[in-house]
Amino acid sequence: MADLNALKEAVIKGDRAGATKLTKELLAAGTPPKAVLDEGLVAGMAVVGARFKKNEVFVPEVLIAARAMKEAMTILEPVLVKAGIKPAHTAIIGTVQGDLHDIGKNLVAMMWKGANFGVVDLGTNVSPQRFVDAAQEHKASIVGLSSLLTTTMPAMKQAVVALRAANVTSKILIGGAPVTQAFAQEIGADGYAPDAASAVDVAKKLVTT
Ligand code: B1M
Repeated sequence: MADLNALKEAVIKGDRAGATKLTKELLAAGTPPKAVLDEGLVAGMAVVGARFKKNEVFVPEVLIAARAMKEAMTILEPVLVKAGIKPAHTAIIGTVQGDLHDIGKNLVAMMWKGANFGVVDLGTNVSPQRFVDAAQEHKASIVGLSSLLTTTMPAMKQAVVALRAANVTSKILIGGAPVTQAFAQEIGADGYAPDAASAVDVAKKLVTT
């Protein structure tokens, strides 16, 4: 008999086929879809995030776990939609203008999805105005800015300035290899996260303050 713990373990192991099969079995057995999400898939990604933070697992393991969760979500998502269950918070994410690096940004997006945030990924080379437009259109709780180049850190500041000037109320979280907590304070961002797992913790804290 499928159980939620087995689903959690399948995500941790990155077992795509297992995660999909268990999701189907749990739903067929009448398990509430929200429990399948929270106690199975999200719980599994939370373990992977915590291990990633402690350097017990690395980027490939996170990507493999996220892929297992994504595949199981294709089964679960229509059921959640039918039941009217939506993520409580929407997050916008993108790499700032002039910057094409997206591996770290994608990891943050995956971890956010794993924590049940609705995520709108704007991709790379995102202008300040696109961040503003997307935050307003999606009524985002969080806007995440990623930068991997010292030369694009000023574009991060421009995005923050544009969001504030447009009176966007979303919390702004920044990250990326050259970025620091001090820089976040300097440009008026609400938070900084050094890695994708911390980005979940910081985003959760920001949406409740
Ligand atoms: Co580029 N590159 N690159 N590059 N590249 C770096 C960043 C660099 C450090 C390499 C070096 O010189 N040693 C250097 C930057 C130097 C600097 O500015 N100080 C550099 C350079 C100079 C360049 C070019 C200018 C090279 C050139 O053309 N002359 C050029 C710029 C292009 C552009 O963007 N306009 C360029 C191009 C490229 C590739 C296209 C070839 C490729 C990118 C492919 C892609 O992303 N699809 C690339 C790569 C792969 C790298 C390195 C090797 C790896 C980056 C990476 O993906 N790391 C990198 C050197 C290095 O880091 N060893 C380098 C893995 C990833 C998981 O880590 O992105 O740091 P990271 O993300 C972490 C955290 O930073 C954090 O969480 C993630 C996971 O824990 N994080 C966030 C990231 N975003 C966050 C957002 C958050 C919170 C946390 O909240 C919203």
